[in-house]
Amino acid sequence: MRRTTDATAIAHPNIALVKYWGKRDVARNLPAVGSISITLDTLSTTTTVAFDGALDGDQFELDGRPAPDRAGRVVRCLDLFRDRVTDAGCARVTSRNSFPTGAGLASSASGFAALVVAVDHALGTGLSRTELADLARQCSGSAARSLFGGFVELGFVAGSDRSETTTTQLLGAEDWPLAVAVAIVSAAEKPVGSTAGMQLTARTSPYYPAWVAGADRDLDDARSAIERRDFEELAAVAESSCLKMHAVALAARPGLLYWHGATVECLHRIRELRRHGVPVFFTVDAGPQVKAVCIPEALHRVTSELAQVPGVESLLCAGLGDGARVLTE
Ligand code: 2P0
Repeated sequence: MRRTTDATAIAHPNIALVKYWGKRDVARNLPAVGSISITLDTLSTTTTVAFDGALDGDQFELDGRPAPDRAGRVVRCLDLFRDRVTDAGCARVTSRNSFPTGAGLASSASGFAALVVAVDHALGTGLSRTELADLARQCSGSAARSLFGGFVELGFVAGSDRSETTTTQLLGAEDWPLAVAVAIVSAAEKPVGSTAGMQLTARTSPYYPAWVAGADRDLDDARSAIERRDFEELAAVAESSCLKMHAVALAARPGLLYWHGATVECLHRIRELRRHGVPVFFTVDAGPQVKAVCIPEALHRVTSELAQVPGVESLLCAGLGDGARVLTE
């Protein structure tokens, strides 16, 4: 196969509506539960990978600076490809996020999705989207979902005893256009990352078995709501999944409290808007930011309400976007 040796790819973060929290197998990075997400359009990670025979080690640069603390996971991702292409050599990886890194905005999702697409193109491995999603999942669970646009499910291969995952698109971005307002409450990096938080939760939270046991029902309900474009039903299951994820994490020892005061205020504001007939619901990931998902016609109203919440520093807006893709030939 032809090798271009370098390639650039772009990927967008995704926001889980049914949350992934917990690992079934840490070494293989197998999630304990399936998840369903929406891929965003305006936020992005752009990654260039260049294989270079002159390098004696991989190099990773994020947002214009060497990022040695994050390089380990990047090297492991490159190694997944070098297992297949044994003479690939070392690479220089340059990545740029259009949004704050590590602050609950899914930068690892867009980051590893862009990386696997860029590496696949540079090395000419020609893997399918599903295979690329599986490699991305091994690097960061949520990254598998950013390989696809629109509504995406990361689930288990039937009959695999949950030891193999598969990522599928449920609906394209244009099939049910939704909009998302992200209320930035703090752009600081979160004190406990998702991976450590999940492991602490699994080890110490008394609610963990109930969280895992309830996930399939949420996935069924969300899938059905998405198929029927039933906003109310999707709102109910997404808010429930989010609150359950935070409840199980709060019950860990020491408890994981990702929310700030303004986070909670935003949740109240969003519920109040819905009570007044505005089609909007919330979700919150492993950070203080609040994501308000709404129909596009309601976006202006939602952002102007959230902008008034004391402690909201800024707002980002997005629609639904496409999966990770190569930018240059
Ligand atoms: C999600 N999160 O479904 C959930 C909700 C955060 C809260 O997936 O350990 O960075 O790298 O597999 O993908 C963030 O987890 O975790 C995440 P790893 P990842 O979006």
